[in-house]
Amino acid sequence: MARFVNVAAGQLGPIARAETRTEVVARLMALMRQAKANGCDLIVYPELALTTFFPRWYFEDQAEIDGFFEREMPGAETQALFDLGREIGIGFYLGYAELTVEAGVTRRFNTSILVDKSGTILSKYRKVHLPGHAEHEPWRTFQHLEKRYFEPGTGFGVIDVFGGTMGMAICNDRRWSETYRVMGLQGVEMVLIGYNTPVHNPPAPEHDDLSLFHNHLVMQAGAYQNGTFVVGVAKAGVEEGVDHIGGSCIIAPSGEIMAACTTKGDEIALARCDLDLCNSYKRTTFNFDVHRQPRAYGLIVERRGVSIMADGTPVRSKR
Ligand code: CDT
Repeated sequence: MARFVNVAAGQLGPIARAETRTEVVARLMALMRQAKANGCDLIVYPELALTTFFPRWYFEDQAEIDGFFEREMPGAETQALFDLGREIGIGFYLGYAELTVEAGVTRRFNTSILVDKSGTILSKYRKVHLPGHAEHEPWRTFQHLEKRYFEPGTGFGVIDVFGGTMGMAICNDRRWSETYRVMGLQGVEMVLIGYNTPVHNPPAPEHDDLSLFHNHLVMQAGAYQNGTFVVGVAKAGVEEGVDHIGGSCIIAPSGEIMAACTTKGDEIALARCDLDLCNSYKRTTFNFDVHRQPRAYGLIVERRGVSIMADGTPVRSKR
């Protein structure tokens, strides 16, 4: 019997700094209702979907920073989203800034959760690849201080839910082939990814015109090379003066885009995903058991970057 997951990419337009959680949750709920009216099992929201993308600012006051974080999930303002999901019977992926106190130590993560149709949090993921910088860099037209405000997560798990094997990643993770492969090696069939991507990249403005191309390039490659669906969802548009790409889409294991948003505002894109389509790739071209050669890949985990010798040349592998 075919295993279908009807999925919605629940793209958001900009969230103003002054917008309250309650106002944002109302927008998320409107998208959720549309998704359900179109027969969806699951809606995927963006990264940090409850507030404006605050790492664009340098803050000195920790209390001000912590105002962007959630101490509870669900909390007072987000409970309504969980209640609606349970009432109408739809699951969701939600990105948010997580503040947690563990053994008396306050920790902050860029987090996503996967919630089932009964409103139960089944899985939590903490962003591994935190882009940007840790110190204030006033030369930039805007900051990208994820390395200052969050600590990195430690891994990519998968979970069996919605009739298939699902995984999560967040924004910059989608640019790294390791993200997909670690989940691919666990049999992932659908990778859910929320993102906030400014069009302008201050250290590399020559990439600006390619930002949408790169967005699709990495997710389509990740899908094909691992025989998995990928759902990528933006917070898009001009937010507090910074323009962000849209390009939210649902990608098949063939690497083809099945559905895509066409605006930079609140919008859903829908696809009916037959998870058994993954098998065509997982059992042939990308049958890992038959074709992978892990002995040749040692450097991937032995090294972080290109090691340079005293004479300036890169250390080469002898294998
Ligand atoms: N939120 C996030 O991770 N944004 C980064 C911007 C990096 S600029 C290339 C991203 O990878 O989209």
